[in-house]
Formats: sequence, structure tokens, C-alpha cells
Amino acid sequence: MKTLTEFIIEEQAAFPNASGDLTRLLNDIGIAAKFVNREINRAGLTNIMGYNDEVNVQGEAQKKLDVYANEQFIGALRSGGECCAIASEENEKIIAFENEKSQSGKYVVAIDPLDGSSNIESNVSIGTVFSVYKRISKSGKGTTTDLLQKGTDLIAAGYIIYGSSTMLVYTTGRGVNGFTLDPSVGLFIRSHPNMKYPDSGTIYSINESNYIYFPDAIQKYIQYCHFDDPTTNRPYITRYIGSMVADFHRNLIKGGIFLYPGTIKNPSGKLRLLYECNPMAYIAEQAGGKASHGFGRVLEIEPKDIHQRSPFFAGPTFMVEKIEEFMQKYSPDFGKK
Ligand code: P6P
Repeated sequence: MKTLTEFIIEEQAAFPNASGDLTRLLNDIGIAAKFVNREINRAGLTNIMGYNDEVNVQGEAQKKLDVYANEQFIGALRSGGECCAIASEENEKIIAFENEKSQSGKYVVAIDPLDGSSNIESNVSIGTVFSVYKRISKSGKGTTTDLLQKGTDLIAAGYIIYGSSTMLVYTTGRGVNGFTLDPSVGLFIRSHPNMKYPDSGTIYSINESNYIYFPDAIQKYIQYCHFDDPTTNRPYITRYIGSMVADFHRNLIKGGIFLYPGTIKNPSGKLRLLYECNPMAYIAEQAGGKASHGFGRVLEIEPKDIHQRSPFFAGPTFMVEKIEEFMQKYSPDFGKK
């Protein structure tokens, strides 16, 4: 049995110049996750479920748990001192920490503190998604430029899924490991070592209600999934819960592709590059799969804005490559200005 803390420390040993700062930062995230988990597990019993009459930068009604989760992760990272700035889905601008300790922090974090929160009252699994970069600026307050880095520059990325059990899944570029929270002792225990997509994938996850707005390539891919061809395990199984972390995690375990394409109304799709697509893309690639925006690696996108969106396809390599084949063949100019 290995705890998250033990594993992170062991991982640090693999980086000869490691100072322990990333170890402490990842631990800070793990601690905040436990507090968020506790509130989520009792959300139905307190008035925390309701809306707090605010809207976030996305114009989405903020649920109290969104605000609580945001405060927990920001608070943990601020007091930990390893992170100098944060980009959060819940904040329009970056949060550049004022305290001296944080201003000497070597890292910056992009985070979706509670993804899928519209599912809270229906008790559907929700999640936190985070990504960690080395700061570019040398010292002082962190800057937006520190956050606008390509996914290929990620130092670490992960998610917490608050589901039937609470799990923290992360990578530092040396594979993907999953840790299940034992609430009786408040420890994340390594339960899923070296997570990899299964070789065969038969699940596809997409919001088919957008069908008429999808480009031809996506409409044809959905028809491809429906086609009866036992030699390629089709028709595929459709599973879509509308909570990215839950859909992504199930597909990583069971083998399937998660799709959030662009539409003719929103060619860039809905998911945010910095704190949803990039961290999940890093995990997908480290788990032996691929993550594409339809025409190439998500991780190669040059970010221009901390809240910019991207089409997102992640799963086993053969399934993502099929999407890229269809985009090239049927919608080669889609989303290109
Ligand atoms: P739709 C949740 O709001 C979220 O950001 C992701 O977690 C999820 O995959 C997506 O939106 C669902 O969006 O348009 O299918 O309801």
C-alpha cells in the first residue's frame, strides 16, 4: 500500500535536481481535494447545494460548491507557497499572489475547481482538473504570460473525480497513476498504478443533441459508430453523463473516446484549453492514447487567452486517429479562419 504523499516523494527521487517544491504543491492540491470532497459528500444535507446568485466569468450560474472549491484550491496553493499565480475557470483574470513566499514560487497552476457542477443536485460524479507549469517570469508576481504556455510544457496535470469513490489521477510525464481516497483515514492510496487505455475501445461519448450543428465529419463519425460491423466491435456503445471528468475517467478505464467537437454555432467547442483540454490531453497521451483538436495534438495549441476554448477528442489512439481521418476527409476547413 502506498499513499499519494509517499508516491509523490518517490517520484521526486527520479528528478535529480528536484527541490521538493512540486512535491509540496501536489500535496497541497491533495489536501484541498479532501476538503472539497467532504463538502460534496454532504452537499445534499446542507444549504450548500443552492446557487449563490452569482455568475462566473463563463456567465454560468455559480453554485455555492463552485465557490467553495475555488476558495479551497486557491487557499491551499497560496499558503503552500510553491505557486505564484493561478488561472481558474471561476475568475476572469489570473490570481497573482501578493505574499512574498508565493512570489518566490516556481510554478503556476491552471484549474477548473469544480467541473460539471451543474450535475451536483442530481448526484452525478463531478471533478476538479488541474495543470502545473514552471513560471517563465523570474520572480515577483506571476503573470498571464506564465499561464499562457503550450500543453507540451506541462510539468504535471491531473484530476480529482468525486464519484462513488473519490480518486486523484495525475501524471508528471512518467505515466498515469490513480489514488483512491480512504475517507476513514483521510489518505489517498495508490489503487490504479500505471493507468493505460485498453487496446480495444468500444465506447463513444458525445452530446448527440448537437448533431445538426456538428460539421459533416462528426455527423459521419457518429454514423460510423452506429454501423453494424462485428469485425471492428461496432456498433459502439454510447455513454454520456455530461460531466467531462466522469466521462473521461470511465473511458480511460473501460476504453472509449470522449468527444466535445466544435459546432457551426461554436466552432471552438465548449471546453477550455488551459484547465480542461490540456490537462486531460496530457493524461490521455501518458495513458497511451491521443488527444486532438481534430487536426492535431491539443498540447501543441499556442494559447492566446486563459479562457480560450478548443474542440477536444481524447481516447485510445486508433479512435482519435479515426476522428482526425474523418475531419481531414469531410471537414478539412472546419474552424479555420
Ligand atoms: P454539454 C460541464 O458543464 C462541462 O463543462 C463538462 O464537464 C462536460 O463534458 C460538458 O460541459 C457538457 O456539456 O453541452 O454536453 O451539456
